[in-house]
Amino acid sequence: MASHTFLSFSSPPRLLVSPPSTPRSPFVGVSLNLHRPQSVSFSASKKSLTVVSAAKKAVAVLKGNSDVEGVVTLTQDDSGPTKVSVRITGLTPGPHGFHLHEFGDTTNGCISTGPHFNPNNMTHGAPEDEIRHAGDLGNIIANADGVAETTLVDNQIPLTGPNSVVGRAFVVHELKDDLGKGGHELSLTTGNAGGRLACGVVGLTPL
Ligand SMILES: [Cu+2]
Ligand SMILES: [Zn+2]
Repeated sequence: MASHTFLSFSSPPRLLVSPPSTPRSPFVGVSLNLHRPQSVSFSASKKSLTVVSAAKKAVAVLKGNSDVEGVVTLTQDDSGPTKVSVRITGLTPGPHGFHLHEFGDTTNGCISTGPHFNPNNMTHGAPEDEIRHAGDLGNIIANADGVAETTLVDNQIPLTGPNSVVGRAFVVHELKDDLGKGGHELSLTTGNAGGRLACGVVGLTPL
């Protein structure tokens, strides 16, 4: 079937163990091959294996009408999960709803980013729920200094394909996201997470 087989050497499990402060994976060198795809055949495999190498990296710089600001970096190897490294400052200590919203539009501030990214028409939930918006990333927790620093790994926010989040926007909220379970009229749409403190559009960046 396929005349070319692009082999990649990604190893998704390492994404789960990378400490948030690792500036660069020691394995990143394998992506050198991505720029010169090789044709490889697998005699042991009955099915034709076609894997298009697509390691991607993206970044969002969050700003708003407050002192809250931050940077979110996303990396994804092929069709594996997306690793999201978050550092946001200027928050009140405690949990703050953190989502990917549908539009990368900040014309009228963070309100223009629209609702939670929801390509599968679900109701709002927790990142670990089966029923959730793709953009539901739960809460990030700010420490006593107002800094939230964390690394998330999620399967529903790819950097390629029809549900790519490139061009959409991260939003950090005033309040805790109740993850759909608060019983408030907004629980099943927004998690009742309150105002939008800062937001930033996801754009591609060099690997
Ligand atoms: Cu939100
Ligand atoms: Zn949601």
